[in-house]
Amino acid sequence: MSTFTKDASWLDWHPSPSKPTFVVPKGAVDAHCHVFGPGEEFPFAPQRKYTPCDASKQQLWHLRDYLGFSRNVIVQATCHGADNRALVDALEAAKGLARGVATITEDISEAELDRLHAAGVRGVRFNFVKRLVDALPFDTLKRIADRIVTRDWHIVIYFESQDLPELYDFFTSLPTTLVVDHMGRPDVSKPVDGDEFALFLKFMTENTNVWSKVSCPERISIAGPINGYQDVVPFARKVVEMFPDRVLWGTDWPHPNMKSHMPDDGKLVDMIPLFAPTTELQQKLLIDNPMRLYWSN
Ligand code: 0GY
Repeated sequence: MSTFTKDASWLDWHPSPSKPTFVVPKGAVDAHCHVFGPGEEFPFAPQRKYTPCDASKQQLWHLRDYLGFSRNVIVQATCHGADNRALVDALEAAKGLARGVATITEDISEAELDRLHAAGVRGVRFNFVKRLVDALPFDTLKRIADRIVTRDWHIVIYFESQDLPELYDFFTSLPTTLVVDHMGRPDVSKPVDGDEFALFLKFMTENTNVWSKVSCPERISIAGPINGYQDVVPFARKVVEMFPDRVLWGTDWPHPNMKSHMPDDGKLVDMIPLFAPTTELQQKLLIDNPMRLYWSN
């Protein structure tokens, strides 16, 4: 019996995803996924905004192998706050096959940063999605950025497209590589060549330190799974084709806070060739880019 009771509306991760038709290249990296607990071993944070089901490291390795991936980048989920124990445990158990993105506070010691680095952490996440966190003030985040820049870590930024205008100047003031979660969650009811997405593309064009994950069609799509999330394809494809050396792909397993449905992870993998239509683009997206960002230091 777990110490925690998941939220009443919580959807559990898919228990039996389909086998993807697309065969991922050997050495591919799932560059956005999470572990949740297990809550009994790694308690969820008191200030969390949701209580999930458990999603353990062993279950993540099982999915990795089943989908044909070789490595994972595990992103600290907001339900664990700045307590990175579950993340570190998973990274240490992965024996070099996983890297991590942590959540830290500005009072973290250098010794703890050393420990996170040794475990495999190579970045920190700044989250601006209001339903997930109470975002820290810019000056605090700036001090955190200054702490990690010397380690050659990067910052993962998570925000929704309507908030980019007010965050833009802060983002461009940051000193590290920036990795945007889920293309900044575009509103796909608007045109791919419209003003809102143009701002995101300008952000990437004018700032060569900015990368993007072309992930989470299941969250971004308005048409939904019946339609195979097709409305997201032009957005992801545009980002991959414009910035082939600065894109990453991830499952987002175990898909926190999905309310409408739980995606089939195999079907998400089958979208990769729609986002990256050539073997050259797939090699960059799935291997070269994540290996450069996460496994070169
Ligand atoms: C994601 C998206 C979400 C949640 C989290 O850390 C989290 O809680 O990342 C979300 O609810 O949109 O990237 O997994």
